[in-house]
Formats: sequence, C-alpha cells, structure tokens
Amino acid sequence: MDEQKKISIVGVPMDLGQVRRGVDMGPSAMRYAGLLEELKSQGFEVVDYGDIPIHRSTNGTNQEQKLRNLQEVIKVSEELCTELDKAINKGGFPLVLGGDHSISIGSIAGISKHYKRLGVIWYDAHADLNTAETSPSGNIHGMPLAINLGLGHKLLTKIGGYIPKLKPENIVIIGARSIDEGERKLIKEKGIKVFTMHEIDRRGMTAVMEDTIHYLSDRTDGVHLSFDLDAIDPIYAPGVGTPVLGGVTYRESHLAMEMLAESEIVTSAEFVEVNPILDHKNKTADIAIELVASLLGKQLL
Ligand code: EXY
Ligand code: MN
Ligand code: MN
Ligand code: MN
Repeated sequence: MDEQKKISIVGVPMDLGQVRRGVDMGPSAMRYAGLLEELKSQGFEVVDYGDIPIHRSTNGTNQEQKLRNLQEVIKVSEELCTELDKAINKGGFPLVLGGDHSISIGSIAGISKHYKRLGVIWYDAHADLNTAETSPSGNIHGMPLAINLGLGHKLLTKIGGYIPKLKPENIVIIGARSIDEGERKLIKEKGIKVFTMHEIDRRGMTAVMEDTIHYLSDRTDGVHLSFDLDAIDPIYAPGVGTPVLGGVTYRESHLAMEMLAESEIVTSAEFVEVNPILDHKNKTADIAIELVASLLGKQLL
C-alpha cells in the first residue's frame, strides 16, 4: 500500500444487534490499544471521524419479535451509510470499527455504491446469512450478509436507497464453523464460496487465501474485508460475544492479512465484535490492531 495513503476511521459503538453488553466499547478498546499511533508509525495520514451516535429506545416497545431492536438498527445503519459515503468522497481507505456485526448493513450500504461489483471477504466463525424466518435468536448481527444480498426485512435491505448491495458470486466467507440450517441452504442455493475451517485445516491458509484473491480479483472492482474477531480461535481472541472453538489461529490470520496486503485488492475494511468486557487485558483489541497493521502492509522485516 502507498506510504502516503490516508486512512479514514469511523467508529460504530453498536451493541443492539445482539444481547451481550460490552461490544459497544469495541471502538474505544481499539483506539485505546493504539490504533491511530500504529497507523501513523506506518506512515499513514489518519483521519478519525469519531463515532456514529447510537440511539437507544427508552421503552423497548418498538421491538419486533423476530428482529431485536429493528428501529434502532435501521437508524444507526442509515447514519453510518451516510457518514461513510461522505468519508469516501473525501478520499482515503475506509476503516470501520465495530460494534457488533450488524454494523455491516450500514457500512456496506455506504461503500458498495462506490463500486460496480464490490467483493466482500467475510472472515467469521459464522455465515451471518440468517433472516427473520431462519434466525434462531432474532439477533440482527447474525443477518447482515443476507441483508446485503437483499434478503430479509425491507427496511434493512433498502438502507441507502438501493437493493442489493452485493451479488452472491462476489462473496467469500472464510473461517466458518457455526452455520445454521437456513444459512446452509442459502449458501447452496446461491452458490456462495465458503472456506470453512475444514478447508483451512486441510489445505492451509496459504492455499485458501491464494484461491480467495484469485477468485475476487477476476470478478470485482473493489473488495471490502469484514473481519469478525470471532473467526479467530477464542484461545487467542476471547473478547467476543459469540465464541466458537476450533477457529483460525493468530498466525494464520496474520498470514491472511499479509497476503491481502501483497495482493492490494482490499479497498475498505471493518473489524467487529470486539467486546472488552469479555476480554483478558484488551488482548482481542490488541490483536485487531496488529491485524489492521498487517492488512495495511506492515512487514516483519
Ligand atoms: N447464527 C447465530 C444467530 O444467527 O443467532 C449466531 C450469529 C452470531 C453472529 C456473529 C457475529 O458473527
Ligand atoms: Mn459476524
Ligand atoms: Mn461471528
Ligand atoms: Mn504481521
């Protein structure tokens, strides 16, 4: 990546897409872990646009049974979409800090309008492809990839004024190991490319990333990396709300980021689900910062 490149940071202290408190502190935890200092030391110009305001309902009566905090998530998504759109127009590499993964509804709505064929790498233990009909929890953080495909509640799919944001053939999911029945059906029906932990174990992260980069470079004009920290094994990254054993290692994740940096295909990124309340000494935020640095070209030598 170009040494003088500008990085545009937007924080989204959102915890309404799920039920565990603390993930709203994710942006602070990553800033506290030294994100800005790290990027500046790498030679980047850093512009921090601060945090999107989160509007909490005081009476809780506007909750639809199958979509928890729907109205609040819509509002935050619209605001994030608008802010990111503006930030992109001012130039710079957009780096979004979550917040739970429902923030991807607004982030991809703001980013995708700048590309004809936006690709997405969904680095996650989960597929996040549920809809109200298939969700076992009603938690919107389990739905953002489906919503970006145009599947789900219309008030969410139409954020930013257009549907869909992504095409199924432009998505690669990496690290999945907890996939619900409805999500499995959708993956098969839409032919979405998924590298589960099985492929990572069997073929290694190098082959998985080579395939991913080759696949996306051929068909997209930009790639958004949506990095859910729960993709990493909870041994390394315990500060997440929905940990799943048997995940990607710390080293494999660095390698993945380093290969993406070399490929120069990534045009925006977000790091989500960091929950400092569930963490040990902010180590999950520390890992997120290190991975951002690798993604943006930091090398060992
Ligand atoms: N698939 C489960 C659900 O929809 O409730 C769990 C989703 C967790 C989503 C995390 C953030 O990636
Ligand atoms: Mn996720
Ligand atoms: Mn996840
Ligand atoms: Mn590294």
